Amino acid sequence: MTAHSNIYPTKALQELDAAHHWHPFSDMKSLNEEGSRVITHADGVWLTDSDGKRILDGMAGLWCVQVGHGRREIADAVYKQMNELSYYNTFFKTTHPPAIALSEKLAKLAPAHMNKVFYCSSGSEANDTVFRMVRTYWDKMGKPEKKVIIGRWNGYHGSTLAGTSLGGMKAMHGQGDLPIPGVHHIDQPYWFGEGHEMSPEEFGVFAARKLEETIDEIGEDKVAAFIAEPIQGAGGVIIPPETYWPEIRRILKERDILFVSDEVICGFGRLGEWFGADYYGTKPDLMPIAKGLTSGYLPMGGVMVSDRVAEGLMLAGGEFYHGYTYSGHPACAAAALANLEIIEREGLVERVKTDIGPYLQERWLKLGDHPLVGEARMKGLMGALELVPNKKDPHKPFENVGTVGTICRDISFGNGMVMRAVRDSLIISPPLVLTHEEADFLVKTAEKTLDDTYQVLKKDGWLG
Ligand code: PXG
Repeated sequence: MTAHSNIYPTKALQELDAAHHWHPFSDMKSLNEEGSRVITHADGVWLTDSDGKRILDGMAGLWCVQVGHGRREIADAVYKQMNELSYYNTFFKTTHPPAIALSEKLAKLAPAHMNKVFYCSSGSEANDTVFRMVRTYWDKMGKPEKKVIIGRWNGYHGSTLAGTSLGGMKAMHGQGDLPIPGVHHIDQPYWFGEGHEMSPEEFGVFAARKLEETIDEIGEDKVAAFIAEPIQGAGGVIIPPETYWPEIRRILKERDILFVSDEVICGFGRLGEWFGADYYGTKPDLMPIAKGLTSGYLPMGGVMVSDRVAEGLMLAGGEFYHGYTYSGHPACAAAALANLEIIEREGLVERVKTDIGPYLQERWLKLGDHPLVGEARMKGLMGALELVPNKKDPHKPFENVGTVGTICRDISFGNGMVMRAVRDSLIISPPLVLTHEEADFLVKTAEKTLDDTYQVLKKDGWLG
C-alpha cells in the first residue's frame, strides 16, 4: 500500500488524453469536457490516481485482476520469458515451452472432458473463435444445416462482430447493423427485473423453457449451439434462480445442441470454483476464457475445447482456417502460468468458497436493508445492489434508467472505491485476495455511498 505524492500534472494529462485518446464504451464528447481520471499506480486491491488519491478497486480492474495488482513474480516471469523468447508463432507446425506448459495446466484445471485449448488475445476473439468452431464442427459432422447459435438478451460476449452478435445488448446491435444472420436471443433469467411475479424457482424453469421453445420453433436440426455466461457480468450480475441451470442442462441433453459456457468473468475462481461450469454442474462443449487467465497482466484469451468437439473438428483431417498472430504468445503464456501458480499456491479459489466469499456476502447482503436498495445479491465475489426509488414497490425502476446509477457510481469514486454502474444497479467484483479488513472498508464505503446518494436524490426529488 504505497502512497504516492501528486507528481503528475493531472490537468495536462487530461488535456492530452482528450486530444488523442478514443476510449472504449465512452461518450467521448462529454468525457472530454469532464476529463478522464488518470490512474498511475496499483498495488494489491488499491489504485492510486494522479492526485495521489487511493481508491479500492472493487471491480478488479474490469473483472479480471484475480491475484491483485503489482505481483512482482508475474512481471519477473514475463521478463524472463521475453529474454528467452519474446515472440514466436504457433502456426506452421511450431510451438514453444510456455504454450505447451500452459495448455497442460489448463487441461488439468478444466472439467475432465476438456483437454484442448485454442489461444487468442481476448474474450471477444475467443467468442469469434467459438462462432466459427461451432459451425465448422457441425459441417464436419455432416450436419451443415445446423447453423443457428442462440444467446440471451442482456448477455455479453464481447464487442467484435461475432461477440456483439452473440451478446444481447440492444444498444450495441444498433451500431453496425448487428446481429449477423443466424443468431437468436432468448430472455435472460433476471428474476428481480423480469420475473418477480413468479417465485424465483418457478421463474428459473420458465426462463429455461424459453430455450426449449426457441429451439423447437427454429427446429433442432438447424440449431448449432447455446451460449451463456454462468452468471451474467456486464449485464448486471444476473444470478439465475437455482432451478435454471438444471433445466437448461436437461433441454440441451435431450436435443443435440452444443453448450458454450462463457467463462470470461466466472472462470478462474470468481465463484469459488475454477469455472462457473463447475459451480453450476453444467457440462460445456466449449468454454471461452480470458480476463482471470492472466489476471489482466497481459492480454490473453482462449477457448477450452471438449474431447467431443476436438474429435469432431479433427475428423477426416483438414485445417481449421483460424488463428491469430498472437495465439499462444509466449510472454502472455508465461504471465498466465505465473498467475495460475499464485492462485493455486495461495488457495484463492478455495478462499472465495470458504473464507472471503462468505465473509463479504454476509455483509453485502445486509445492504439490502438500506432504503435505496431493492435487492442485494452476491455469489462468490460478484455482487450487485439494485437501486430503487421506493423500497415498498421495489421492482419499479427509476425514470431515465442509468442516471441514478451513474450518480451513485461517481459518489463511490469520490468516497474512495470503484464500483461499476449497470442501469441503476451497482456492481462489485473485487480481487480474490481481498482481506477481511478490506472487505469491511468495501462495505462501509458502499454504505456511505448509498447514504450520500440518498441525500442527493432526496434533494433533487428522485425518491417516490
Ligand atoms: N465474454 C464475457 C462474459 C465478458 O464479460 C467478453 C466476453 C469479451 O472479452 P474482451 O477481453 O474482448 O473484453 C467479456 C468482457 C463491463 C465490461 O463494463 C465487461 C467486459 C468487457 C468490457 C467491459 O462490465 N467483459
